[in-house]
Amino acid sequence: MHTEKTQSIEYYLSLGSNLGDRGANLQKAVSFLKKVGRILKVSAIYETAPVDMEPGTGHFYNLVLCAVSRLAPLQLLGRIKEFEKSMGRDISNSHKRPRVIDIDILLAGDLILDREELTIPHREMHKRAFVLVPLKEIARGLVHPVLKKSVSEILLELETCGVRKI
Ligand code: PH2
Ligand code: MG
Ligand code: MG
Repeated sequence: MHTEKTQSIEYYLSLGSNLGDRGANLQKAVSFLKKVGRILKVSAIYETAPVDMEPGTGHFYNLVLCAVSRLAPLQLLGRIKEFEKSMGRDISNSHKRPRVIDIDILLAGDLILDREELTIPHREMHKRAFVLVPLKEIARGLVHPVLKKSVSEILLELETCGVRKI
């Protein structure tokens, strides 16, 4: 019998928290991600000014990591949503609101995906210093598969003053 070999995908994920114990929340998320893939690289934690959130929202802790997983992007997204919910995130009412945890899929190898549930590369990643500064720390030469520019090149066009390594 012929069986398809499941390919591993190299994911880059962005993690953020601006509610409760932000450091502990990120640690829990990293522990969860160890169960769905093999983590290859993790950036430092950065304290970052909120971008495009309701006024008065607190600063975030953000990090970016690289993990290989056999899960397909939509399967991974499903696991992430379950985890976010288990951490107490109210997904129905979270737009622009403080959140205990947010895990976003930035990149999945060179894959380009445009679905209602999930867009890869992440639609906003190239505009966000809180994503690109930690991403540069672990993958400076990584090339955005749509823009065809490296993380370092994209960062040259952005203001990074709200992003501070802790
Ligand atoms: N996430 C957002 C919107 N704004 N700002 C910062 N600094 N960090 C985030 O993780 C973040 C944000 C949407 O998920
Ligand atoms: Mg997000
Ligand atoms: Mg999200």
